[in-house]
Amino acid sequence: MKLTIAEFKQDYIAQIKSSTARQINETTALERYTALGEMVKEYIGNLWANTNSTYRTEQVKQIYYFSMEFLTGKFMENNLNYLGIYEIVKDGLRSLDIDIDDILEVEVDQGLGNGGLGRLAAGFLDAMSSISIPGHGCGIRYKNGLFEQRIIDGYQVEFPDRWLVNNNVWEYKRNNKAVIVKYNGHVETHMDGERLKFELVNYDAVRAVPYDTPILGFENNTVNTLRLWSAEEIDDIFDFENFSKGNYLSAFEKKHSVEIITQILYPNDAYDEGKLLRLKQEYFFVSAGIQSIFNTYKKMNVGINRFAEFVAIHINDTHPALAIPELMRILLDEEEMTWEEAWKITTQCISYTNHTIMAEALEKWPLYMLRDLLPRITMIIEEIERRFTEDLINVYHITDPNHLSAMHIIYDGMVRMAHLSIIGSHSINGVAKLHTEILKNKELKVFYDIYPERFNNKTNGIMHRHWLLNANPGLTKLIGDTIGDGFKKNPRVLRDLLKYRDDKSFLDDLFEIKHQNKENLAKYIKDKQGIVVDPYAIFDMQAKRIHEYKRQHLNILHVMHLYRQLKENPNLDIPPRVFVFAGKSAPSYYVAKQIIKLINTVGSVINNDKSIKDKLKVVFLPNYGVSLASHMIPAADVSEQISTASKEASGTGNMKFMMNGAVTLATLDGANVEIMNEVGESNIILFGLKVEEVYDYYQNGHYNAYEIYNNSPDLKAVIDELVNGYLPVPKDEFIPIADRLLRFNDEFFILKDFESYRLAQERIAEIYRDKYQWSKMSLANIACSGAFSADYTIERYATSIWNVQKKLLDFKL
Ligand code: 26Y
Repeated sequence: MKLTIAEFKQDYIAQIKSSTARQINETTALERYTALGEMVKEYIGNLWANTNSTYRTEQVKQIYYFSMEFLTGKFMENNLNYLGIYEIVKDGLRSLDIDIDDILEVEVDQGLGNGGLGRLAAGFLDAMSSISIPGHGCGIRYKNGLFEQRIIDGYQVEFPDRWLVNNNVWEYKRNNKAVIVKYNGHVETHMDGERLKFELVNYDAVRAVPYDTPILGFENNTVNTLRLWSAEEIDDIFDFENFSKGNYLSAFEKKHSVEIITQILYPNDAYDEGKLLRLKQEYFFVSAGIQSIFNTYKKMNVGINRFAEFVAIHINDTHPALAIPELMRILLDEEEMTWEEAWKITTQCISYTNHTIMAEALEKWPLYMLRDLLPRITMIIEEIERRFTEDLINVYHITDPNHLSAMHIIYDGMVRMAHLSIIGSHSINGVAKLHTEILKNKELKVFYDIYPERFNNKTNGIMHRHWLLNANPGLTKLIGDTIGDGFKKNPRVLRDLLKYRDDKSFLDDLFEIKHQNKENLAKYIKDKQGIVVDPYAIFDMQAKRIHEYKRQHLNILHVMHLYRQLKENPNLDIPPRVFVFAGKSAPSYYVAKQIIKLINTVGSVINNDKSIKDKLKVVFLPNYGVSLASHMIPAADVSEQISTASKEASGTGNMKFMMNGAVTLATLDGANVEIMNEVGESNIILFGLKVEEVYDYYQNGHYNAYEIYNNSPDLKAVIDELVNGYLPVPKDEFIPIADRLLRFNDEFFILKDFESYRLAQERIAEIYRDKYQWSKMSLANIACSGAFSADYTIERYATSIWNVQKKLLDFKL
């Protein structure tokens, strides 16, 4: 947009006065931030209104991306960049004696997600807007985001994330768009002429109120909507009669029991959280979202039978799978369609992404629970199941009872949401090539056999503008000065950087930028953790949720091994190294929390040992989230992507690190395989078991962790240190970890992969000695990272799943 510094200053001073009733020099950073937010919101508001009215009047197909999680992080810097006014605002503020960074600091992360799946959803919204796809998000406005992690005495301790205390300047509450969601009750049937009608009676009603956040596209006038639902008591009043009688607490009971639905985000990312409240949440936003899609659709007046031409609904994993029976319910009970018509529309509208093959993360609900909470929805699921089984027998000629039971939706008293999602949609995609192959040939093979045309791959992508423009301005400037700014809209252009592979002065610049980022992070680590790290050391990072399959303990066991080597020979000639860890554990995941304690314990021993001459440091940075990632990733030399092959569906952190010039230390898992294909084998460090080998071990049962332990003195020594009193903790502290590795035979092959990991780390140390060789690898990673932009991923969803056209908007602000 067009804005001069003078116009900005005038607007801003007026805004400060009207929103704070104070002189600018008397205001706090928060007031300055809020005032700027209000202003930016007004700029965006014009574009938003224009986008919506164009979509409506020109009757364009809309995409609705349903997700239980949206990890959007902060908005201000991005919105300023996307409007093209960041520099103007920065300069305008400076002339008012205000540092823009102090304002940006104040914003809190909108952390409504656990990890990869939630961040992916946020990135997809950004990409849909930025490549002009009419696509919106639908989710839950949790009052508390993912818990705040603090480390106390080496342990993770959880604190509530009250992100709304200072209000959220970006959202609009839309009372007039509220809808009712119905739970419990029972279904009554009666004949209405020829038609059997179903009616839910004696239900509990909850008001779902939407809060809309504008999602701005990059310099293209498009503003789509993220609609998050909040639960309110139907009249939003407490029981006044009860209150007047002096029953103060019980007067608020009903209100609380309703509001609790949107109070918390379940802090779990790999174990099925089978709780009634979670089920209520899932139905809550799905029902509200679908009702509101109908309300919008009806305004177009094109007839309900054309619904699938204008609406696509995407479900991000199975958490919103109740969209299938909910859509059926509305089409059958309210729109009075036949089952066949309704089913056709439903399957044409719905598409589903699978993000995991881990059995324990596949959602299942007890049938009795579902029936109690959602009687009509359960009837519909049972009818879907009945017809599906009929098809299996009559159309696909499957009669073997074992084969049939592998495919049922309802089995053993449980409702399998993945099966419902596959049966009720026209597209099922995995999130990396390898993952999709595993789905087709292993985990979901029975479904692939009957519906091969439904399965497809859509490799994940990241918000490249965030991870470069916002997170790494130094690198962004160097790239822009070297190859121009085309990469902002078309990140594949980054490949032009490959021309500078042998240009020493360019490699020097690249090294210098990385070094500056490392200096900045070193300062951050000193300020926050009191640990001094050498910015000339190799910065080796593992930042992601803590989980045994992601194998942070493989990393820390290797650090323990390096430390032993240095203790034996303090003059050992190795480049200094800093191992940085960050990530949250699910609060109920005991072993993962012990891994955090182990990292911190090892860190406290190593960081305080003068004898090793600062050659090794271990840092655990608390409270990993979008903001911390944005500080860390630009400073990384090595990106640890070391999951047990087959377990990580894709990974997206791997892409962010790569884009910022880190070299990946990887197993051939998830999208690491595609990263290798982009950069070439000489620019990635590989190690470890391959998927087939992992599956072989699982199948033939020949893996023996004890055997490896007994035959590898180096490895045995560090595992023994977990339990022999060497570490400054009670002797039994780390027994659970040691037990998982030995007594329970090391499900994730830490022992098996240790030697190969150790050798890979040796290679890294060797290569790093040669600054130019290292910087060349780093350059290759940056140059080849463009392929992993979410813009391209969304392009592929749009053409091959959603069948939606771009809508370019021409509008002058
Ligand atoms: C059922 C419930 C407890 C549950 C809640 C959240 C189950 C799973 C999740 C979240 C899973 C998740 O974040 N998966 C990650 O998705 C990323 C985006 O596709 C992948 O890159 C990553 O490999 C995968 O672990």
